[in-house]
Amino acid sequence: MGAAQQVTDAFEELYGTAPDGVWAAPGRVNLIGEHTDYNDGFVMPFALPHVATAAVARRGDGVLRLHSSDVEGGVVELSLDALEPGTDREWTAYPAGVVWALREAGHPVTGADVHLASTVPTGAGLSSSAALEVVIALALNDLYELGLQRWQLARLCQRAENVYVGAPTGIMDQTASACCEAGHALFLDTRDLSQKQIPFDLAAEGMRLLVVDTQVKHAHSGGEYGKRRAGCEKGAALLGVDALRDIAYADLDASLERLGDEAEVRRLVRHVVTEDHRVERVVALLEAGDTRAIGPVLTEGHASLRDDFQVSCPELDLVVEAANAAGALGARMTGGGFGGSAIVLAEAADVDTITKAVEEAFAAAGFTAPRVFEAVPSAGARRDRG
Ligand code: GAF
Repeated sequence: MGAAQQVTDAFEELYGTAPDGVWAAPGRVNLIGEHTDYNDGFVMPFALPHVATAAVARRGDGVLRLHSSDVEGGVVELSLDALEPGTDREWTAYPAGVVWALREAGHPVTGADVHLASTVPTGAGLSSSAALEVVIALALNDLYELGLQRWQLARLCQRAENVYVGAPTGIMDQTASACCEAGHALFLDTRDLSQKQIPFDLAAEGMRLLVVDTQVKHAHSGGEYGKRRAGCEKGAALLGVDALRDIAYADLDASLERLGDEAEVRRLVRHVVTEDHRVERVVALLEAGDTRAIGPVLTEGHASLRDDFQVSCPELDLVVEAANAAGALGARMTGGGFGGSAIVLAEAADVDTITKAVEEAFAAAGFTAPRVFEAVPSAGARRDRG
């Protein structure tokens, strides 16, 4: 049975009526452009085939009922008037936060019954929370005929995450879930949200992209992500620019010199400015049809995240080291870091050797076995039924 039928059946069982429709929104992998999105910079994610699926029906009485087949417990019932940022520490904060953000922006949402099921691994740096947010935003946009565009939905979901959930994240994950297209990576300018879909069909060129979930769980509401963000903002202020995006790559050395003995800020600035430059290099290489040449740029990005931005961990470093030693074209951590997943670009013929090498390296280091799967650039959020 397909996911749409499953959530429809579960919805009917829970609520005693049919849903008005079924929607799906994917998790993402970020190919390159890490910790640049809250610096007005460039990112390049693509959507995973893993999705959050939601069966949803409108209500007119100011009540939001939420249920997930992935979480123990029954239906959670909330009053829309009582939704209050910072009060919910459970998974329900993501969908409830979206309803809160829509209403705060003046959209006439009067309630909903929701049943959710997700195949996006949680805590793996693959944007399971953005998928939850975007699937609800898209469903309510359709059901309440709000007429919002995808990028506007992404902004509202980011607001839900920043204010309602309390995680100071950028706009990448929500935009990826809302706007990606199958067979493409999304080149996104996070300053004005202008987008370009870049064809990214590795299979056609005899390559594969592996996701290695280290199983080290991470969270962005913890302090480290916020500290990096604050450090970047300090760097921009010291350099007299609105955001680190405004530091040209050619001016990097001079800018670092101006930061004097602010050693930590210097490292953060160097990562962000070189990372924006790496995104532009990857776009240029892909547009020139030189896909294999992006491998070393990915690995360079990992070194920068490990040494300058300091958001990697021993497990992520080991994936990159073992995969590259076994013949990968390149590898890097993906997402916010402090655990989560790495990506590995490889020739199709080398996938088994590389997977085995990574698994053996993890076993030798005494780490929990990683979960390895192939990532195919997939469709963004959509209505599946109804
Ligand atoms: C997390 C955040 F949610 C994104 O906004 C982004 O900053 C990313 O970490 C790092 O690139 O996924």
